[in-house]
Amino acid sequence: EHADGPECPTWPQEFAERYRAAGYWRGETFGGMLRERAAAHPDRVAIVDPAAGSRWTYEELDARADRLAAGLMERGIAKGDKVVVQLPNVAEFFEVIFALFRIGALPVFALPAHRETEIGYFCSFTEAAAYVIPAEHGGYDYRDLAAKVRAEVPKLRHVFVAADAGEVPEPFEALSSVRATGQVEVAGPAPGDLAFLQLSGGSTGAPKLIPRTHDDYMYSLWGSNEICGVDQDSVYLCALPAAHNFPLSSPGSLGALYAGARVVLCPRPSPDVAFPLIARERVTLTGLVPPLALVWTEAAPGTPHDLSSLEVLLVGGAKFSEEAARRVRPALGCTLQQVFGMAEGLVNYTRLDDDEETVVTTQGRPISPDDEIRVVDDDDNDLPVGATGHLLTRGPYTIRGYWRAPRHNARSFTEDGFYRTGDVVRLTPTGHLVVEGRAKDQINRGGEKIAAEEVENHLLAHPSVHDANVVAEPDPYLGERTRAYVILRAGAEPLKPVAVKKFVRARGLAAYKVPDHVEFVDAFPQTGVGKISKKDLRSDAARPTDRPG
Ligand code: J2J
Repeated sequence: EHADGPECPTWPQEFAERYRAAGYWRGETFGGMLRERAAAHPDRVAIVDPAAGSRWTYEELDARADRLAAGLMERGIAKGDKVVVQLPNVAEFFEVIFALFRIGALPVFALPAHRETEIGYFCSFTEAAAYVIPAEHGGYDYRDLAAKVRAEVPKLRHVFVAADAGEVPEPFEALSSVRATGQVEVAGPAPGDLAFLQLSGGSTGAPKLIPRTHDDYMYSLWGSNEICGVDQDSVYLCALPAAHNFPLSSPGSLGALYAGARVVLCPRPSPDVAFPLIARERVTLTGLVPPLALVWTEAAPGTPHDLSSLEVLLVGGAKFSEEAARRVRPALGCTLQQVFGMAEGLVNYTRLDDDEETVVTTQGRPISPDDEIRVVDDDDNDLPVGATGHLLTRGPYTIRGYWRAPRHNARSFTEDGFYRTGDVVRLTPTGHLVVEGRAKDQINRGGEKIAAEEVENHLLAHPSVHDANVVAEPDPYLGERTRAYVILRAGAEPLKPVAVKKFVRARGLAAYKVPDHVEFVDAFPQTGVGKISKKDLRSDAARPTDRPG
């Protein structure tokens, strides 16, 4: 569907014209971009997958995308179709998404941690034509997951498995058998068309889908490349899950491919796996969430591996403390760039030439001169520079609405198209943003976002649970963990916290959403007007005591 179809709101024409005239929207598509890079430097290495021992050149990635696109089309995958892609950090991730980009089919980016609840929802809500999985990853069999999803979502026509044919049970199909020999000519998408659906961190019961166009996302890539110093000699280590917006685009794997650089896929982000890869591949930049950045800075000083090629470490996804930020350069010998971004669009970076104080105390400033930033009070009144308030934003790569969510859009966007980020920030006189807190009902567990309402709904499904509230609790390592406050039904058998956690896990959702702590209470604190006060629950959760659950 075209971005201005009925599926979601898009930029008004005057804005689109302005963004094009300013040169932000260059009229490129992902399929075309890869074709150009392959023509310009066919023999340069694009993707290194150390676990598989493969090194794909630009020419090879391009040819593979063509063959897979042809095979997918033979199986009826067409322009506008949605395909849920749940692949870990393997080379096939790029083969699959570029094949879909070329067709104009839309990847829906799931994370490896998602389970049947989330995947079932993505498949049914998007009416997905296909679902792509690994056979096995992290000790988990995705073929079992796909069997459950298939049973739940009969409209799902294909499950493709990135594995050898022998490992792929009927009725699933091995990607290796889908690749066609020939190349088909496709009337691919236009630059203004949707390229994919990305997941929102979310604060509602069901995660919202984020529609990104080729034009707008491509701008966030080359804009990021300029700010992070990415050029064709860069080597980007993809340490976080490849499908997440941060490692995908800030500047991420896709930024690196845009620059004609090399992407090295890290199967796990721990120092024992990442450090030898950095040394071997001469990695120049990577991106981490704060808890991993802490682990890396602790492990680096004693490591036998040569990390001297590392020039830039991007840290974002959650607030990076000033103390931890100060330790990055001494420990890793590289420049820290804080990045405060969101899959909905806006991305802020500290700049490579910012002074040390700015780098360690702020979360950066926007990519684009045309990123509009407003800091407002509860009634949408603009606040003076330096005051703390709600961050609203609008710009050339920030969406104007979620996909098929008109009612939610009315709340999440102002009438004139500003996105309500749900973040509470302060602007410095230099135009840098400092993240001070959050107004959205979300837990940020070390960069993994959890919508309180989603978990509460799962808790409420327990027959003994009368009511439940989930809030963030401070954690020295993750920044935040989840604490569930639960009221049992009158007369219900007493429950142990572990039984509640088990129940939530058994409902088939990502493990990071299972509450870290469960506490039983008789009542919830109330506000003056008799609403449940999450604010009071949050301060209760922050009490430094010996806590149950
Ligand atoms: C505090 N909070 C932050 C930061 C994100 C680059 C980097 C991160 C994301 C991302 C991304 C933060 N300090 N440095 O997409 O391209 C919180 C905010 C924000 C939400 C977005 C990218 N960096 N956050 O994390 O869509 O609350 O994107 O609104 O997952 O993460 O989450 P997400």
